[in-house]
Amino acid sequence: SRTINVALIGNPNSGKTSLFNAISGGHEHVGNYSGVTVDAKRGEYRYGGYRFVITDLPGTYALSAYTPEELYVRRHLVNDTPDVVVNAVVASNLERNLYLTTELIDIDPKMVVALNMYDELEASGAVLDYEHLGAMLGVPMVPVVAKTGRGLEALLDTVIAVYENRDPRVRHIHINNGPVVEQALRPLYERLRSDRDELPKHFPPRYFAMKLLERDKEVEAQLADCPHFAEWIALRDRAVPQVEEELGEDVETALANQKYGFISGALKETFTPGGKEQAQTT
Ligand code: GDP
Ligand code: MG
Ligand code: K
Repeated sequence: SRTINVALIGNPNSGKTSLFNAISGGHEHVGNYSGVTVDAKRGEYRYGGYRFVITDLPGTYALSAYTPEELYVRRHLVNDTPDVVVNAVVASNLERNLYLTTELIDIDPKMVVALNMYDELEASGAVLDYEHLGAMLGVPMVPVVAKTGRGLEALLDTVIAVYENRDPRVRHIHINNGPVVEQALRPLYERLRSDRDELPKHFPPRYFAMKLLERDKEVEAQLADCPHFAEWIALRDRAVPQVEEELGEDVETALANQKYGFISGALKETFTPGGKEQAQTT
């Protein structure tokens, strides 16, 4: 049968391994693979006419290249090109967990958000309009409780629909970086768009423009052999001082702050905190 390669990505303790076990546990062999300093597991499950090959990736808060985990997850996205990313988030801690989601949105893989530990969100008395939140992010969101298996069929059905390009909730959004960064970014972004045949196919030109602006060494190495690389770097070196002078902070900080602002705005419209103490604060 047809195969869907699924990458499980999320913060540490977001329930990735619980999800992994709930989906694939006991059904097929599970073994470590290629992890030297970090641990990733791969398992299989048949459902809905598909063979799911699921990779449980190390937990990470971001996709910069600062920790072995971040680097590992990023390289998995680049080299293994999963068909669908399942982003596990803690439903009761979205303010922090959605940061990684916004970084994934920049890369624009086929993606589903698993709103895990939904039982805890409900127990806290909080209310989340996840359809509205998903619409704002352009990513389908499915409430799940990995511990009990609740919502897993809906999650897999959504993975299939997204894989088959027939989930109407999927939309590629650009998170606005604010006027100063957007203006500085434009010449590089336009240039990368016209040189897009030189770029790796799976990631959008805007992602590369933002990463070059951030002086991301991993992406620089990834693009170094492109025929027009030197010109891109020249454009970047013209843009960066503009941003840093006007904002008084480095580009990376500026981009991160815009993402947090976007998340905070989206949650104001969709999330009502509960009055009760939360059982867990992951
Ligand atoms: P990982 O670090 O992302 O692989 O997270 P784990 O799967 O190890 O889960 C972290 C903790 O959250 C464990 O103690 C799990 O038992 C717990 N957990 C996972 N899923 C759920 C859930 O849906 N509801 C609740 N209440 N706890 C969960
Ligand atoms: Mg784990
Ligand atoms: K999307």
